[in-house]
Amino acid sequence: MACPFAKPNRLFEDLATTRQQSTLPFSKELGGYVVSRYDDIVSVLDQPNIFSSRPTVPEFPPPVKGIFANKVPEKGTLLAHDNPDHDRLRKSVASFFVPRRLRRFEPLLRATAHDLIDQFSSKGEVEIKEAFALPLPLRTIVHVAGLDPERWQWIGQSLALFGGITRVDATVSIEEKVRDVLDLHEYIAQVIEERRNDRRDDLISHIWNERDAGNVEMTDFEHLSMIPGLLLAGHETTTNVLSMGIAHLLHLGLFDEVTKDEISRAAAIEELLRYESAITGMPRKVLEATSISGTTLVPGDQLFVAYNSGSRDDTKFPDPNRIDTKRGRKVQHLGFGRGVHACLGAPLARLLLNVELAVLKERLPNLKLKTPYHEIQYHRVHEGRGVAGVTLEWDSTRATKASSDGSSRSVTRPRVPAQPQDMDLIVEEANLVADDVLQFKLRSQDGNHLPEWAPGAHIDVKAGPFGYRQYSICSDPDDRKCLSFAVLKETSGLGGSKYLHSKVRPGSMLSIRAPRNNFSYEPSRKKTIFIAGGIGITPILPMATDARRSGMSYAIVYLGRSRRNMAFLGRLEKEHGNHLTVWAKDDNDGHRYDLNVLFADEHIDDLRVYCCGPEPLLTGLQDILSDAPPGALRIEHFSNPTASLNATNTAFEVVLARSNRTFQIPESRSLLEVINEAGAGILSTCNKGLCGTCEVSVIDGVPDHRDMVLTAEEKMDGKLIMPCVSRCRGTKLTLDL
Ligand code: FMN
Repeated sequence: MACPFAKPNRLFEDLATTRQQSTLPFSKELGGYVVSRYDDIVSVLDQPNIFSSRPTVPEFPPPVKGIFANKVPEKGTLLAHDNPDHDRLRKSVASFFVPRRLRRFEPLLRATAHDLIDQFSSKGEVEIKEAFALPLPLRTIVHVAGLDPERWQWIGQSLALFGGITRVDATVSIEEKVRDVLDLHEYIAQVIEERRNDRRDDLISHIWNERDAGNVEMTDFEHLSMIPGLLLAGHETTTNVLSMGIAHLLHLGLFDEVTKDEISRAAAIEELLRYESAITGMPRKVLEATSISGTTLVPGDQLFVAYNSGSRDDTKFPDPNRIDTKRGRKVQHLGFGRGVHACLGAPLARLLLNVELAVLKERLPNLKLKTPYHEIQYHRVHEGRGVAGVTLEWDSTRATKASSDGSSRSVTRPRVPAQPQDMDLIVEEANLVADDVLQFKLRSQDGNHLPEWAPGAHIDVKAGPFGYRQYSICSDPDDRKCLSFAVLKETSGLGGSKYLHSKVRPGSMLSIRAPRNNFSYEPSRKKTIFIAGGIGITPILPMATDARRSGMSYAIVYLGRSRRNMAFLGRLEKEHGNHLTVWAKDDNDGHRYDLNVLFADEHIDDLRVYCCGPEPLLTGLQDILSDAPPGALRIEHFSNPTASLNATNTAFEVVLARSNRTFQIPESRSLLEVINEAGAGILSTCNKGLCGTCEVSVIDGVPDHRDMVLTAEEKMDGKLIMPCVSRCRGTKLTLDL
């Protein structure tokens, strides 16, 4: 096939012909087999272990390679990384780009948009790419990254040279490019160093926070590598989508209709991304023998995966060459790619495009295309295309001044405190309190009081090279000079608990972080029932001590496999006498305790129930107390719900509360697939729980979180879910849809 970049104005006609071919055509210009049908593209993008992204960013040419070594990262931000590095590094930025969290930048975007329009609104015409569509995203991404917004032009020029380092460019000498690229990287490295101890609300600080929290292991050079590629990707695509998109909307007479409100703008943006995303496609390299659409592929084969063609595949999008802003989202377009490499900045791009359309509409009355539509020229931009320029005109006599929400021009970057520092405490005692359960008692080095905590709280304890693990505080709540926690050795765990068992002794120092509480307890006049399964007794211990001291009505039900495994039995029996029921399975012919019996004569409205233990106990209790009023049943999960995207699926039921419709989610399908098929219209990008685009509010039921985006607290809270990967821990989930 002809290279779509050779004649960028003919891009879609050329790619359409390849979709008709029975096997994958080979293109010398595109460097490999061209994958252009929607289903084939999805299949490649969903198998990153077979199709490597390494060729996405070309290697530096030999004279530059040596100069750049250890100063300029070679694989782009994440683009050319395969796993395990890709997922590890992406984790450091994934939670920053969640749509809900990016909303805080909206005032900044609006203020910058108004600033730019102020400079040309009285003129009546402007070339929109140069004056608006390029500077707005660039200034935004510079600010969001944490760099000096005043230096945006220099950063933009250096990035353009960086992007062009592998290409011949007669106007700039290679020495000049190299110098500028090195200066840019040195500057970014310097800002990263400054943020080490002076955190702000920006991406560079966010990565530091993730590193400090033990959520990601990365080197300082990898930290640097996250920024330049993101700056590049973060402005070029948005620039081109807006410049091309506005031309289409004005030409078709759709501009006024689609800019009338946020929802219409959002729908139009998705359709523009489908119709003509700025990224034409990306290369991949085959790692394992496989076949696609009848073409046998062997390791080493190269592919060009034509996203733009997939988004115009008529088997998925009826009448694909027509812009239809009411098309809906039954099938996800490929404008931002898909899978682990889906565009990280997609939520920011969406927000930017929405604000841009809104402010243009607000400020420039009677907006029209001045460049004749059919004369708009396209040129190649990296792996995509963009317009060379588009001139717009409007009625300047009616052009409005900046609105009040845009007038707060100087948006300052708030200071945010660094993550709490670790505290080093001495291990005073380490005692075996049941088979495989070791209790540690900690004191401060100077004998001073330890941080405040309340029953239900846990601390993060550093388990040497395994990083932090959470442990519930099980000390006496009135003893402020000792913090104690108990660890069950998980022989098939990830190593943290085994490390604490084998390496930590009285006299050792342990790093911990200040207590946090997701399982808050309040004394109540209502009868309080504490239910613990196995090691889940730890947060219950201080709660029960407090309940006894405050003289309230309470009962403890402690369940376990065998008394030998059940920690603190002696202490509980002594402290709580007949408030305590102990049920060891091996004392009861292997039978489980029947929770139904416990609640047979009780009414949940008159109770407070706290439960911690293994997942089947928690879900079983939730089923029994499914009509519990808010706050009556509180539970704490110990297992790591983010565990694995490959966890065994079970079927469940989802209720869409607003339309009161119920759907079955079989084991083989994702929640997102099923609800979108039913018309929920949830936007998604990566489908791997990485980008946060598809976030939905949960009204009832316990999500089985498998994403990398929600914080541990948000996951425990259970009010949000990423339906592309996450499922349900019980049998039913009710969503706010
Ligand atoms: N595990 C315990 O053995 N005792 C505890 O008190 C305890 N408390 C926890 C509290 C919270 C809030 C959470 C999320 C987990 C808790 N865990 C507790 C589980 C540990 O954090 C950890 O997952 C477990 O020791 C297994 O680690 P490993 O797989 O690295 O061995």
